[in-house]
Amino acid sequence: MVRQIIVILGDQLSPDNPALRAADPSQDIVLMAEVGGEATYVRHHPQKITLILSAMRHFAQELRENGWTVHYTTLDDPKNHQSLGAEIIKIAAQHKCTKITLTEPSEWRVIDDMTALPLDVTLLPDDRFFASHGIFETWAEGRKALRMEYFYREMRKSTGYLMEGEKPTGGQWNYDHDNRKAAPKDVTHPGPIPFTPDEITRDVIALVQARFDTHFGTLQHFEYAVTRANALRALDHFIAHALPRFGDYQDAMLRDNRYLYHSVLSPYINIGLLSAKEVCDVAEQAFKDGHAPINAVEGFIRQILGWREFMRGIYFLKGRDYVQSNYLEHDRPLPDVYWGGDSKMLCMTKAVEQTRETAYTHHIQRLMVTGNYALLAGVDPHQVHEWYLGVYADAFEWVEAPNTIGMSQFADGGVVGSKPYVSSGAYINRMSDYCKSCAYKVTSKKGADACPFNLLYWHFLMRHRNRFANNPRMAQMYRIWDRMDPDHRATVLAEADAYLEAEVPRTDH
Ligand code: FAD
Ligand code: DLZ
Ligand code: SF4
Repeated sequence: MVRQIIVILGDQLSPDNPALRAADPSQDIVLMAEVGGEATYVRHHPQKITLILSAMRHFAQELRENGWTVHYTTLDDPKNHQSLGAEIIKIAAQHKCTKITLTEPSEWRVIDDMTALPLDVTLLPDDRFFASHGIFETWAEGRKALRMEYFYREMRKSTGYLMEGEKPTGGQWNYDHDNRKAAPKDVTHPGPIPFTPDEITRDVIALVQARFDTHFGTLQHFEYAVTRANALRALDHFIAHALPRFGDYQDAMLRDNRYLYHSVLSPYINIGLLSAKEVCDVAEQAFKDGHAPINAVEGFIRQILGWREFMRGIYFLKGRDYVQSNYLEHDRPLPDVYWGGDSKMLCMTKAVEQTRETAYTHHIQRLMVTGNYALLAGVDPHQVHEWYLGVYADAFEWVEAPNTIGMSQFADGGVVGSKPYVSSGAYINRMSDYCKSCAYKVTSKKGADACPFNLLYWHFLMRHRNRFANNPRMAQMYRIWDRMDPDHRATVLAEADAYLEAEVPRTDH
């Protein structure tokens, strides 16, 4: 007689999953299900599907080795109902067991599906984060603006990371001003360890290739870790080889180096193979051991303890409708360049090519290349959101949506950021080596060879003058525009209009 069914979802593969802690292997069974519905509600990248399904299979194997009874539905099981809810109902009926326990799903859609099941469902708080919903709500209550930096300071105090008593180590909370160096000529870090697929992963690759071959993305070089043991090797490798220079080159981009000093740990943290705490612990230890400087370690810990936790807090605080936000009323469809269509913009084609081949780009490519372009061009933020949610191996709505809808597209009207992240080509040129081999000229402000970011930047600012002219962090750009020659301004706006009509046309045209 089964006492309860413990459901483990594909992004809950943590050995300390709260639902496992609440269970007893002698009375309870674990249910894991590979379902087509989770791969297609947005069309996920084949590498992301492979990562999750292979990690699920390895995790199930480890649970069995540790004495658990696991019911595991494979994607190609002919009796698979291909949805999480239907599989749970089926297995519950088979075992005549109505009690279902799982860790709270990370996404509103799945929370709603689980709580609507005609079963006795218990959702346990997901304590794999530093801040519970309650902690974030209490922090947010009564504040006019929610700013990551202030939340982060509270998290530093409550966790004690990089603290000396009440004071931040080194005297500063944030060392970002040291972290904006342009890319170095020779990058000393070889990038993440490329893991060779084992038999389980090879089976999953074949399955995914056969079923999802119409999804954007290739599976030729699948190199992600799919076990906790290998994810820990990836963590050690990052700490040893990349962390010391992580801060310095955090914002840099190179056309022939996809990773620079970034960790590529987000997929593992987000699906549970690594815990956020253990990652921060080893980074802090590297500082204490004198292996990595404060600007690197503080910068790295801030991404996880600050940004990652803040984004989750915003997602749950703002509720189900957050992903529909469209403050700037942008309505153009996502252009073909995002799906690999021809474009003369080297920065865009390189970011999309890398996305297609690895399901990964680093933060500045996401924010200042693909995100910046969509925002300047006025693309419907929901389409941008669905693109990011589908194409990146680390994309789960709780973290992807606040980054896309909020930080990148300013569609939430300033909940996540105090101003839109927009730039002309000059920023991309300063932080990368793309522009020198691009068909467009980054120094051209108008004319046939003008970098599209240059035209669209001013078009964006003028489209939204009423919204941003009084923003103290943007007023200076409006003053610069107003001092420009009127003929020049008219040409820039006319060329931007023509560019948008040609490259990002509205569907009703
Ligand atoms: P590193 O640069 O090595 O950073 C270390 C860790 O910090 C990451 O592994 C990640 O866990 C965390 N982190 C860094 N920045 C952020 C951030 N802004 N928000 C939350 N955590 C952060 N991150 C996701 O995990 N999933 C997403 O779906 C996602 N979508 C994004 C969409 C857009 C438009 C933008 C601008 C950013 C998005 N990010 C997302 C944040 C960030 O780009 C990725 O976390 C980062 O690129 C992952 O690569 P990395 O592990 O090499 O990160
Ligand atoms: C993303 C994903 C995919 C592609 N496939 C599965 C799956 O087959 N089974 C599963 O349990 N989870 C999968 N996931 C992760 C879920 O979509 C994830 O748990 C939700 O997005 C978070 O609530
Ligand atoms: Fe991108 Fe413009 Fe530079 Fe070309 S010139 S790589 S489009 S920023």
